[in-house]
Amino acid sequence: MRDDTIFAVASGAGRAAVAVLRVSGADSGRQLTALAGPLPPARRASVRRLRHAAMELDRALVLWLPGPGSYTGEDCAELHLHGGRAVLEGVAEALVALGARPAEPGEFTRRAFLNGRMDLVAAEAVADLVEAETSAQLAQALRQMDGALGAIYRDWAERLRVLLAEQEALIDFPDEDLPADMAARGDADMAALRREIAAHLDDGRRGERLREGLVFAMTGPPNVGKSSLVNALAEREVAIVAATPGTTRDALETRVVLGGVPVTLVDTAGLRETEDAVEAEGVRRARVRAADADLVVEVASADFPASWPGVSRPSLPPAAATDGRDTPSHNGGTVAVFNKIDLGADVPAGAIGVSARTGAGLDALRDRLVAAARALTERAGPPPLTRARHRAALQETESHLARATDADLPELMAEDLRLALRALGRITGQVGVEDLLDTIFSRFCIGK
Ligand SMILES: Nc1nc2c(ncn2[C@@H]2O[C@H](COP(=O)(O)OP(=O)(O)OP(=O)(O)O)[C@@H](O)[C@H]2O)c(=O)[nH]1
Ligand SMILES: [Mg+2]
Repeated sequence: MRDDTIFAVASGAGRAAVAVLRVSGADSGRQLTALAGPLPPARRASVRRLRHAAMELDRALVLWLPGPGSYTGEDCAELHLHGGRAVLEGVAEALVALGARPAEPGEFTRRAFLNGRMDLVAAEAVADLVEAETSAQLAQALRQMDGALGAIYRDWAERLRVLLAEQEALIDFPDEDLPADMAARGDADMAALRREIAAHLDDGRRGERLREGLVFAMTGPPNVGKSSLVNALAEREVAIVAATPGTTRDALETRVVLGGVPVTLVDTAGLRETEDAVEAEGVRRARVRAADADLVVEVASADFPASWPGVSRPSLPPAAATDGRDTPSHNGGTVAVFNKIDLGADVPAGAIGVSARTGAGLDALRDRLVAAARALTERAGPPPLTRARHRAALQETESHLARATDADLPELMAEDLRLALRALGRITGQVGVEDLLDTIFSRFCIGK
């Protein structure tokens, strides 16, 4: 499979002035010659007529990118074609006739990994870079692609290898003159390694949250203006607003960008006891969404009636006191918002006073949400953990290290260190990842 030559349009789908088609594989030089004539100088763009079976296909900019210095490490060619459908189909058919086949999603990057051009962490960053929607996501993906994150994992693996080698020396040469302090130093090194891994794991999921985006849920009693506020923050009419309490039933989602972080705002049904089965289901979903959210925006309003069935007038809590509440947020925290200040009531202490109607206070609310989005995702210092896959492998590493620390016999300690090293090596792809590759690369787009 790896010997065949693959191709894909690497530029976006749809009509465009120029489409970039990439070819990779041992046969790409011959195929490029067949289409465009003698190979141009390596890595220099030249304009060529492309022909196949006596048909002129396009006049295109062609590049010859011989391996191993190419993206995939194989011989590659790039054709900058006119972006029309007929051109693309013609060139694709010609390449198939010459023996190439269309690439699978992520297959170029997969080959780059298999040929040692990048480790798995960098390869995953390529996918993140393609998917990045915001500047903060872009910065994180670039840093990861540059190898900053992979370097941390490789450094840990290297230190583990040293610890393992020392253990094996103790096993193989118990009576030799090994340095007297070797065992003690090994223990100290292992403790330091465990501390670093634990600190990396205990990062509030900042990197993962930035990669995946945050979820902020609007909750509160009916009719306080939750939907109006979602519309105001999203700057479009996402949700229906009406004077009837119980208007919103389904949880409605809309994407906004706050401080460079993608945030899904969830508008939810007003919380109250109700006989209406549909509304009750909406209330149940509202509670679930609030419980899972990274941040809960609790809305109350100036005209909140004192005695609606099943609801009592809320006394707004200070933002931190969320424990044991109706809608706990185990992740982020709570922002208290008091809407309809245009009606003239006093804003309770700790709440942000706003009016969805006049726009008063909305800037302050937005600033507060931006600050929350940043606090949940930003981290000074070394690059953060970005994926659940890495987290799982590190947790496994850490649990093997814990067992190694407690091991009585050098043989047992060595075995636990070996298992720890294997778990760690799976992150960067240094060991045993064949079974993982399909999962990782199938999520890429075609042409990457
Ligand atoms: N005076 C005033 N009225 C508002 C304000 N914001 C919303 N309203 C009105 O309050 C009513 C309810 O607004 P919604 O946004 O539908 O409230 P909700 O919290 O989503 O209500 P449910 O979906 O029923 O839970 C509508 O008539 C809005 O026009 C405000 O700032 N000032
Ligand atoms: Mg609503």
